[in-house]
Amino acid sequence: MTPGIQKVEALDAGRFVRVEWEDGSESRYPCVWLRDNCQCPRCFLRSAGARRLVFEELDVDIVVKEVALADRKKISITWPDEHASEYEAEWLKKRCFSEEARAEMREDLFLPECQYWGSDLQLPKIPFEEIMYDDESAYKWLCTLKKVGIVLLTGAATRQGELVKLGHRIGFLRLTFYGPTWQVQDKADANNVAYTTGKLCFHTDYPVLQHPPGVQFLHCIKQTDSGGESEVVDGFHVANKLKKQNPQAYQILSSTAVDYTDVGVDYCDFAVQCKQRIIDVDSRGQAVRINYNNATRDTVFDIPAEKVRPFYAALKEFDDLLNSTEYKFTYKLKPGDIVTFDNWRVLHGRQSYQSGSEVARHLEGAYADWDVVMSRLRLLRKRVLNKD
Ligand code: OGA
Ligand code: NM2
Ligand code: ZN
Ligand code: ZN
Repeated sequence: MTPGIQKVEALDAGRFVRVEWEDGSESRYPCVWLRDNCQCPRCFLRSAGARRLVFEELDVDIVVKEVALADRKKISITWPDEHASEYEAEWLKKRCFSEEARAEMREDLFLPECQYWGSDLQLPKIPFEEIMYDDESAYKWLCTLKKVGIVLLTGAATRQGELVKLGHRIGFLRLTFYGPTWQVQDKADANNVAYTTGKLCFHTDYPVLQHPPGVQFLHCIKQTDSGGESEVVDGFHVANKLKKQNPQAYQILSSTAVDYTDVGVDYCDFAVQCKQRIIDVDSRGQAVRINYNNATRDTVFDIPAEKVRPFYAALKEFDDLLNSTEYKFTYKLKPGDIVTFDNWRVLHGRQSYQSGSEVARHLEGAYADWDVVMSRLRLLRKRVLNKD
């Protein structure tokens, strides 16, 4: 429950409004922000939950003319041009500018909590049926996917089309040049190394796209007896280790733009090129996305010649860590399994398998964007916990 408002006053010649809460805490709101976020029908379109006020109309030096406590649940402000605004206690409390309140809001909106793992991973498993029909299970699935980076859905039908259903469950899938969903199997004249029986070393999918797919689904329809095991590794965990162990290698991988290329025909013809840093970092140097697929790394390498060998040496350090038994987790998909994972964080690979005249192994794959997945997660949470 939001505490009531004890007292409200203007500070700093009307540039701030100070709210004193009944629980003894206080919040300070800059006036320009209050005016910008007036909730009246002229300034805010309730049906869209969006601002109508145009920025040109906003005076960034605005001060309040009058501020009053309407009741313990609401404050009212009169502006110099007589425009009147009202703000509810609950609305204000959530938007408090204190470090703690902002951290709480940030956690609520983005669920940044990250559980790192290594070879000790307890692969989270949920029946496919459950997440399809039960909101609480679906919510748990997506929370775990965000926090751990990987969840295995079990017991799906062993035919194509299950991922389209999963796409409808979250909203929609991400279309790429390989189609709305794609078939991982041994193909003649394969347009991708994934469509052979060869070993796939640790990679993230599609770093050749400017905005690589955030989430990947692989549905096992048919599995071979001879090989084809899956491997996964927590890229963020390993990136942290590399940063500690070899800061220079980390610096190189998080700053060098690597060329990627993908040219061919599938859903339509394509000639894709992109530059990506193998370890993408935020302003604090924390890894936020791994962009690494050795197969599509271009032969073109647009860096000065003297920087090439140091780059390879840095990549070797990272690749060695990814492959060390301490960090990688090996498992084998069974028909009916759908592995769902964070393609920005978890690198995946597979062992080679025997080729034959018949298709020995068949996975159907699909991508989703994190925006779509997080949107569904927030809506499920609201429904499950009945809060907003
Ligand atoms: C892929 C891939 C894994 C597998 O198609 O990109 O990583 O087990 N496949 O075949
Ligand atoms: N497939 C599996 O980056 C890549 O080429 C990943 C994509 C072919 C859709 C493979
Ligand atoms: Zn208004
Ligand atoms: Zn892949």
